[in-house]
Amino acid sequence: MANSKWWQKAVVYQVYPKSFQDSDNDGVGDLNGITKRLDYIKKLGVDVIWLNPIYKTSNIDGGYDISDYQALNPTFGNMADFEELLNRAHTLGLKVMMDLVVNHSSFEHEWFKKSLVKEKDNPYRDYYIWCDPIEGHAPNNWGSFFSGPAWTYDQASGQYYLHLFAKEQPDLNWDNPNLRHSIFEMMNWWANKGIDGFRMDVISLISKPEGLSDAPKDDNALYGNAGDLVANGPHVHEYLREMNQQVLSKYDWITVGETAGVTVDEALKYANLNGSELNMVFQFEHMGLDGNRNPALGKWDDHHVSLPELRENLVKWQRALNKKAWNSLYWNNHDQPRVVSRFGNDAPKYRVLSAKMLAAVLHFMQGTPYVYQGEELGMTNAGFQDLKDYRDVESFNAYHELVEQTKLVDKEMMLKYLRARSRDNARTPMQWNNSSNAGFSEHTPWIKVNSNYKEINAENALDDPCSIFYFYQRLINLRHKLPIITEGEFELVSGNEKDEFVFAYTRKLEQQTLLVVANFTANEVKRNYDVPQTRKMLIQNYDEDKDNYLRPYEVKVYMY
Ligand code: TEU
Repeated sequence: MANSKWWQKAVVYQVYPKSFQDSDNDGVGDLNGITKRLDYIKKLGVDVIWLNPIYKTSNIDGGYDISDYQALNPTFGNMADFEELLNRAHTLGLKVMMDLVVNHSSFEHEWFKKSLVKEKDNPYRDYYIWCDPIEGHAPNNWGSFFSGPAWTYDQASGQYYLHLFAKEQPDLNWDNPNLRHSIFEMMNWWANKGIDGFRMDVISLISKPEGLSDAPKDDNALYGNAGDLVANGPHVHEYLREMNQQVLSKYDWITVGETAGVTVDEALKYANLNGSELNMVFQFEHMGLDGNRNPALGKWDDHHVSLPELRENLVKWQRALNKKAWNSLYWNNHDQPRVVSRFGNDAPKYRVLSAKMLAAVLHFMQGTPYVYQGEELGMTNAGFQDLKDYRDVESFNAYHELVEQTKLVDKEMMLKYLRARSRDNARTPMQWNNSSNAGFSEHTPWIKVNSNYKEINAENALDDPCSIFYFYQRLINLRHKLPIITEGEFELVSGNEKDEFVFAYTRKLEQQTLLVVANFTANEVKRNYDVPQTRKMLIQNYDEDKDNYLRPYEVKVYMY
């Protein structure tokens, strides 16, 4: 570990371009808006920016339906705008990671349009997954991750095509070497533009199981749940090693696989330290703990996870990847509700305290931390009361299926679930200041601004030395300064396994120890961790140390 790689010491800031900053006042964020705000991102101290998809798109799924991998979404800007953003970021010492969405394309992609023609010698037919009907029905019972069936029938050719997400997102056929070659070529083309890496969308799903057999189906559900069947398929590691040889190994990049359905054993392969596949993966287990109680409802729930469950999972990943692979650390992204509302407490009294507590717990673990835009301000869930305020295809489809089709959930309950879990919770505009539309745009934004923007915004945070923003800045500076945060051995404090209030862990490097103690509740609790008198307080979220007491959402980090 003594020679850690640059991306092991780095912190990544995620920008959702549609909601970050609108520079041309059309209500949608854009590249020039991001360029304008690079100084803000730099001030936070991060090393890398990850941009959600900015490519030409049919705009069904927030840009995750790409119709041309080598052209940009005109609403965001043109190639010159991108080059300006990249240059300016590089001048500031910030790297730029792009999103790679190659499990599927848009139905409007040239490849799919050509694929529609069913002729024996049409090379593009086989770029996608086409199957004959079985007894007049879809080839199997798979449901899409966005509700409804995972197969759509094409009248003209008499076959079905597979789409694990929306029907406008047909899955690409990675078993076809020509398709793989086209993708690697496209990645090298972006490399020549000077980008610094890729976040790879649902890369764990690219190799489909042979035989495409039915998936387990809950009695109340309309379709089979294909999740576990399609994740980590038979050739996924082979295809990633090929990608590594043909593209990744040529550049000093940061790469992170978004790996739905990844297990620890699979992560040891994807993110192995030999570097034959990817640098790291996003695992989802800690994001699934507060849902999936009812298989027919999947993620739709409003239940709170307990600290023992959450800790057990985080600790499992810290231990399992130690010295063998590399973790990514995240609480938030554009698909998840806001962490302060989810695992913390967004009531005015506790919002700042709990946001800082969660930040410290995450940033002192081993791995590369990711900060999602607005997390550094303690932005909260959207709180929409009305279905018409939502924009996300996943939310609409789920509402339609669960409230109208299967009637498994009533309307009010579903609105409650959406308030707790909808992806739109993370997609409301970035809150810059207290002017109209939170300084995001002078035009009505594409999605409503959170009504708390007058209080929670970047301008207020930058004016307040005790803000969540400066707390994140300090965490990031500490990581850059102290090798123990990157390299130290992770250990749970003994006896902490069952504690329902406090999470306590150490990091150790040579003679040095870091002790992180965090109260996840609004109760004051007494704990004695036997910290030597020679200790130093590295960071805390209350003004002074009350020794053996932990006040509501208190976090303290000692070094000795
Ligand atoms: O998300 C993949 C994924 O696993 C999602 O189904 C996730 O579980 C869900 O959004 C949580 O509710 C990626 C992207 O991050 C997401 O924005 C895209 O919609 C999806 O792939 C399809 O490209």
